[in-house]
Parts: sequence; structure tokens; C-alpha cells
Amino acid sequence: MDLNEAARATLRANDRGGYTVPNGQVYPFQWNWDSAFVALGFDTFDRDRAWAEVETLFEAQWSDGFVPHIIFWVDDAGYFPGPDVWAAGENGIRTSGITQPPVAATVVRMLWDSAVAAGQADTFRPRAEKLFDQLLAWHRWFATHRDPEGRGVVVAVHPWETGRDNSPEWDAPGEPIDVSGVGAYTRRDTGHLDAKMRPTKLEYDRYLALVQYGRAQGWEHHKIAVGSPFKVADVGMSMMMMRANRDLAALGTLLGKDVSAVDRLIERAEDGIDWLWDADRQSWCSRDLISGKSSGFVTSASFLSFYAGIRDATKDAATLAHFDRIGKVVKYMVPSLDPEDPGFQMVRYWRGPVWAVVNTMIGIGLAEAGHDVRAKRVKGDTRTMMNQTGFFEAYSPVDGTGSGGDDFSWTAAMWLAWAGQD
Ligand code: 9WN
Repeated sequence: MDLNEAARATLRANDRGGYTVPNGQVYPFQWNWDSAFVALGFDTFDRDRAWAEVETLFEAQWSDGFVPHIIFWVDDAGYFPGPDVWAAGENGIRTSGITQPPVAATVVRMLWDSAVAAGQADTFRPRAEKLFDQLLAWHRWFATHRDPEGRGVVVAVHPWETGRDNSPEWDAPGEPIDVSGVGAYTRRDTGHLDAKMRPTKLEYDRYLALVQYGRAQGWEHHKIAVGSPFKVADVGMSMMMMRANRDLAALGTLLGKDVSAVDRLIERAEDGIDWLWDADRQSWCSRDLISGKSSGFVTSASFLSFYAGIRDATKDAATLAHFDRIGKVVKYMVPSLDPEDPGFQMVRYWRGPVWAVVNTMIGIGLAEAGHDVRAKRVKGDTRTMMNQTGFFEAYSPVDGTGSGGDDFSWTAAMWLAWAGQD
């Protein structure tokens, strides 16, 4: 089977009817940013199914605009924490109580462009219009509840919100979290995967303490925004949000919508993003809202500034210098943590491995900014790893071996939408 066919087969096998599970065993529910990326894969061979993926995600949107990070459409004991632990949702739809990186607006804009190019604008216009309104509500929710100080960044209140769950960027901000009341629990992830690939017990204790905190607040986002013991301005989400707002404004303009509210959010982000520039490290880094400290870690998220549309000659040069330095150390770009950092581990989640979706965003951004050689390196490395090992959740930047689950939906989707294509 060629890889295009294999990628389509992976998406079909993980399709649960209207939504796609990231991987049938490890992640048996609908995940927010996974679904957005998966839609781009479907769009290469089944346009209607692509739109349905995003529409199903937004069916779980709460009345305040919030879109959950997991939607539990069915029961499945194979994942922990499940719906009973979260105890969240609206209108009988069981969900988690936190969100995930806002990539959906960028995806819907791409779906719309693709429909227009295929001469199907009239068919998809009503769907695009509805999604525009839902996306705008979600972005407004972010501006209110994930940027309570109006800094123009995205403040995560749980490491799972960032999608980069156990990045070392969350280690210091996580220290004050009280884990003494977490109680006993059984993890499921380490039943499916080698524990050396997964977050540690201490990290899981912190994740659960934060879930228990949110649940105790009745998932009232205005309370959590103020009182959460974990509040970190995530450089990854902030860059993705800046990009997503630019794409939402472009989509709205194409649809004849009023985009003035989105324009204001873009201005706010452009004014505020420099707060995430670490002058000592000469890199884009996350910053703890509570302590005010920059993480000082160079991660794959540090390279999303190009994708965000930031063009700053001095910062770009410093960022590219990190890229080139890292590119000489590892065989496969782009590791989730600087390989020269003492905490680098080639197979442990978000402390080394390469994710195809992050590479896609970095590669698109580099190409748009005219850094073609580096863009080609990112795409070529991604393609090689997929060719060698198939569609794993992530890959070792040292030798390209797969880590995490196999037959992974968003990886297959990125083959179809980006890595496998010229
Ligand atoms: C928690 C599904 C998700 C991704 C995340 C990735 C991992 C979950 C977990 O899997 O997170 O959300 O249990 O490890 O870190 O980015 O969306 O693929």
C-alpha cells in the first residue's frame, strides 16, 4: 500500500462517524486540536467529511463560547481521566472542562479556500458562516477567560490545554500545585504505552489536582481564570491564536462578515506578544503569569513566530540561529525540546520527540516568511520519518523511531495535507 492510501485507511479506521479518535486504544474520544488537523487530511479526499469533523467538535461548544479539549461521545474505560472524573459538559454532552490550542479557525479558512478552489463555494457557504460565528465566540471566550489581564497572549490553566502536556516549560509553574489531596487513581496510558514515553507520576498528580480544582469551581471559567494555581502564558497557544485570529479575519472578510472584533484581538496580540520574548535566552518562551518568570526553554513552540505572522528582523535572526544550531545536533527536525538542554529525552512526551502537526505549522510559517531551505528541511525530515516508520504519534529526533501510539490520525492527516505532498 502506498502511504497516501495508508493514510486514508488510517483516517477511515479511526473514524467513529462524524468524529475521529486520535488512536483507537490510547485516545478513544474526540480531541479538539486533533480533530482540526484531521479535517485537513479528510479534505484531500472527502470534503463533506472534513467539514463534519469540525462541526461535530463545535456541537460540544458551551453557551459561553468555550470548546472542550475532549468530548466523550461514548463510554470507554481505556482512557483516564474519563467523563466521571471531569464531570463537565452542557446539554447532556459530556466533556472535559479545559480547552486546547485554537487551530480550528486556521483549518476552517483552509477548508473554505479549498471548497472555493473546487467551485463549491455555494454549497459550503452556509456551513462556513455558521462555523465563523462559532469560532468567533470561542476566540472571544479565549480573550476573556484565557487572557484575563488583556495582555494579548493565551494563558493556559492546565498543561493539557497547551497540547504540549509535559513540556519542561510547565515544571517550575507546576511546583506550587498541592497534590496532597489527589488520592489513589489508576492510569490507563501506561497500560498501552511504555512508561518511559509518558509523563511521570508527579506530573499526573498535578494534572489531576488541577482537574479536581476546576471541578470544585463548577467549571466556572471566570473563577478559574483568577484563582487557578497554574496560569502560564503559553508561547505555543499564543502564536497559534495570533495566526488563528488573522485567518478568522480573512475568512470573515471573504464571507462578508463584520471582523472588527477580530481585528482588535489581533492588535492586542501584536502589542502584547513581546512579553514572551526572553531577552536572556534570545528566544520565544512561555512565561508564568503567577511568578512573572520566563521558562527559558527553547522548544518547538519557539519556532511558531513565523506561522503567527511576526516579522521582526532581530528576533527572527536569533530564532533562526537556534533553529540552525539544533538542526546540526539532531537528525530530524524539529525536536519538542532543545537537544542541548540537560532535560532532553528522545522518547518522552514533549521533552524531545517530534510531532508532525507542530512541524506542519513551523514548516508553513518558515515557507511564508521566505526561509525556504529551512522549510524544506522540516518537511523533508517529517516525510522521511513517516516513510520509515508509518504514522506514529511522535518520532525520535535522534533516530526517527516512533514513540507513543501508532496508526495515529493527525499524523496520517499531515501526510495527506502537507508532508507527503510537494
Ligand atoms: C491529554 C490526543 C492528545 C493530544 C495532545 C497530547 C496527548 C492527552 C494525553 O494526546 O494528550 O490531552 O492523555 O496524553 O499531548 O497534544 O491532543 O492526541
